[in-house]
Amino acid sequence: MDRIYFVSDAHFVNSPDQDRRQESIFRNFIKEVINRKGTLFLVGDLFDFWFEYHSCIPKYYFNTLCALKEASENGVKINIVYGNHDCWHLDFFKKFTEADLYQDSVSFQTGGKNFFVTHGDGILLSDRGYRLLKPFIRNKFTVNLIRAIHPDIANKIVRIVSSYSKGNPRNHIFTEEMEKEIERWAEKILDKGYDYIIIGHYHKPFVKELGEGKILMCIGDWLKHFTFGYFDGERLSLCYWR
Ligand SMILES: [Mn+2]
Repeated sequence: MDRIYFVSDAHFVNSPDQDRRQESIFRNFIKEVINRKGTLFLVGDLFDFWFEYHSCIPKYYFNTLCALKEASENGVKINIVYGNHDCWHLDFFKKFTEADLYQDSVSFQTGGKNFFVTHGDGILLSDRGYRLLKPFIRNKFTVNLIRAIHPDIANKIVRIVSSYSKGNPRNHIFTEEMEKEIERWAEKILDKGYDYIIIGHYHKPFVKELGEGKILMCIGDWLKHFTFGYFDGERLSLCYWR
């Protein structure tokens, strides 16, 4: 694992409204990962809603899925860390892209550094309600109930809920206090011996050095910032896609 790319929060939508430009920028990024023989970590919420059925796949994600398959066929190892919007997998995505899936977080060591990678949802104090709900929304029984709904109808409901949540200004605020809370959470993890913590979810790219060589990185998003984390084998950087 020499060159590692970390990307999250493209929130692609399963709808004809999907921004084709955003999708094609992402595909160019994937081409770069292929050309540079990188390893790819999708750190959650690549899709605004990923919910697998037994016999159908979401049509408007097809281009992105094919780009990821092409990457995999060209030797790119794909790793997926679940986000809060795309945590409902069966075996399709996994098999199609030969990805490794991680439900909450993944940790590994490379280039003499210990990495801890997670989407970053449920960290804040104000996420208490969500933390309680999380086991329920990922629960097999709930998921099977949702799966009984026709995919077109489920998708429509999700589109409505999602546009309501996007329209809520509270969901777009990222305060200094929130950043401090995340830092306190990160310090506890770094104390366990990790060097680098990589998160997404907050849609705000930032890097914090929390002690000698210890880094907390929020990799931003692919809606507004088009940023990603990049490890060249020695150093971790936050990069802006040209
Ligand atoms: Mn998220």
